[in-house]
Amino acid sequence: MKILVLNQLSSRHMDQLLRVDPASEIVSCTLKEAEQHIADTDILVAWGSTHIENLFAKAKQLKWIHALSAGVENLNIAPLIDQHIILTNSKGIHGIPVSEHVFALLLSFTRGLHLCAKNQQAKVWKRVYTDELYEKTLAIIGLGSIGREVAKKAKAFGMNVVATKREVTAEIFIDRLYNPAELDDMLAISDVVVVALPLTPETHNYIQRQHFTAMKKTAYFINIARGDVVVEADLIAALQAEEIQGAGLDVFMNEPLPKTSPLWEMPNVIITPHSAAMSPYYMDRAMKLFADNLSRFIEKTDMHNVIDKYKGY
Ligand code: OXD
Repeated sequence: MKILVLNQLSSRHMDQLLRVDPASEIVSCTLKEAEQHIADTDILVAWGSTHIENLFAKAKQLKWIHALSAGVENLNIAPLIDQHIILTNSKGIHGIPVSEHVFALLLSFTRGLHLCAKNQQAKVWKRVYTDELYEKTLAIIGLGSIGREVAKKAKAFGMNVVATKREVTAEIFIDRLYNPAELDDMLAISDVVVVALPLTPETHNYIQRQHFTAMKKTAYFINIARGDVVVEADLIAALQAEEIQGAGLDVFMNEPLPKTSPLWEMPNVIITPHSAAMSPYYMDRAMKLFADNLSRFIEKTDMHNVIDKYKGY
């Protein structure tokens, strides 16, 4: 079996995969180099942002595509959808770094760190506005594994936690679940709104101007999901009109965020370069998940994180 990984693999990770299937051939290379290996590849491992159209057209015996990321946006391409090729993702390994990132953004705002960092550069000793998270309400739009980890940490700060969810489930760290149809009601009572939705045809442009209008003027908006889940022009307009207090943004409609974007210069915006999930432990977790799925694939048993290609998640 040939496994083509479009990422650098350490010998440790290579060995981990060979322990599952000692007979397999594992090639780790760039997208460009992959052209010469794809024809007889059985399993393709790539980031969800990789454009695989050209590669896919040359694949003759592909059986499974695995995303190293949670997002599968550029892997779930039209020609793949009706074929018997499995698509899986790395959902479940992001909770720790992404939830820590959410609180880094949030605490920067409430403790004024983003302003203090600017003042420090200019050697200015000046107290800035500060606030507490304690007893504030944090809303999660998209309650998956990341949202649950955010909820757990919010509880440690003494926050009230609410979330939207289609099905009612027993949630340990959530004080109230709202039906997605009640989104505006949830936004109206929230001090912090965290978007953790996967990007699907259904969630594309999900958050619009009316939602910012429904939020408190003192609310902080945090997006660690995908830029396209939010109408970015509406977010910019809402920030300019001071309909919300600030936004912590890790993801954007276009990445890298173009230099012309007004978001760069807004004092009430903190920008990070799609780095919320980054961690020295990322590849260890990703390879553990993939190795486990590889043995399930070989044994033909139920695999983890199989994407419904029609739904996109
Ligand atoms: C992911 C991400 O999809 O980090 O994994 O954005």
